[in-house]
Amino acid sequence: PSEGDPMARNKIALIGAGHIGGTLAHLIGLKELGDVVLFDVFGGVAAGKALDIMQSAPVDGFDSTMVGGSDYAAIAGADVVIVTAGFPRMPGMSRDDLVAKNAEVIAQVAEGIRTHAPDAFVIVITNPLDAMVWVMQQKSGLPPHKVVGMAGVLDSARFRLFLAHEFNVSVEDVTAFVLGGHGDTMVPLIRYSTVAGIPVPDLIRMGWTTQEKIDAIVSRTANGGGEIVKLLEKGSAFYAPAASAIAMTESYLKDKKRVMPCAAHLSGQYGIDGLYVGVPVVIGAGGVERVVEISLNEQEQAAFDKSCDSVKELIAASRKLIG
Ligand code: TXD
Repeated sequence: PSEGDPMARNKIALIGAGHIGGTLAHLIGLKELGDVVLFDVFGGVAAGKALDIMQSAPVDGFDSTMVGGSDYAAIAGADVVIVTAGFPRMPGMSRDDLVAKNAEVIAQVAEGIRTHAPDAFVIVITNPLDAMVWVMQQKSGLPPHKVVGMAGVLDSARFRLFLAHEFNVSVEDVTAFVLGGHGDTMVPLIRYSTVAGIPVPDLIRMGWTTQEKIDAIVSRTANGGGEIVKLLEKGSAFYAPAASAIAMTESYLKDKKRVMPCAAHLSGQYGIDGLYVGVPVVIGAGGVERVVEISLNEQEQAAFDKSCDSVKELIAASRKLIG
């Protein structure tokens, strides 16, 4: 691109300038992924965070432009839109309690994206995740492979961290998979989780750990969000969720074709049609380029089906709310 070309850098729009939105903007600057537009109903908060982060640019050495406000026109031409707008979970509240509040917010945001950035790759983070990403696709009318939800990367990062600690090995050498909805019914898959390629069941046989310890890690993973909500007392996790969405953004912008668990639109895969649920997908320049259909044993399939049932209920509730 020529000097002064406004398209020289990617443009990333962040809808919601709260805890995750601000962290996303900071990471985008540090990783030099592009220019940032922060949008929030509180335009001053969005503008203030954008200016604050941009003032760190001379120190950290990046040249992204960051602006913030409450005018959807500013997101025009965005390559990626990451949506965190909505209300976070408070102590004692389930993700599902959020459905009524956030379906309406997402419907509004979808309208803004449909009007100003219909070619963007859209990553939804707002809870309850699987239902909100469905609302986004319905209301924006964007193709399903361009609308995806972030949850699995975060859930599997938590799983990986706990496994790495249990085995006393680097987090880099632990891979893990979490399937299903982002909620208490998520399905961490032990068989597909490895240390440098060695499946966890083999590690149990090798005496590196016990089934009981793995079961405890699985349940800690499934309750990973709640553990943080309880500690923070006000709001929910934001550093790891932001890092996770950035990994998805990078795979799209750089056409890395990474295989990541995301809430993706299923049209027959895993026996599910028309739902968004967490499955491994390939993310590249084409958006969700492929849904990876791994074979599940009876027990895993049953857990996955149960998780899909709870997603179905949330989507049915959302359908009523958004008409
Ligand atoms: O794995 C996952 N998907 C998640 C999801 C992990 C952690 C948190 N997850 C959910 O992300 C959480 O339950 C929330 O629904 C979202 C955003 O979390 P965050 O911690 O960033 O919430 P904040 O700090 O409350 O920020 C939300 C912002 C806030 O600034 C509001 O003013 C704004 O959203 N907001 C809006 N912006 C634009 N348009 C509308 N309508 C709107 N309503 C609120």
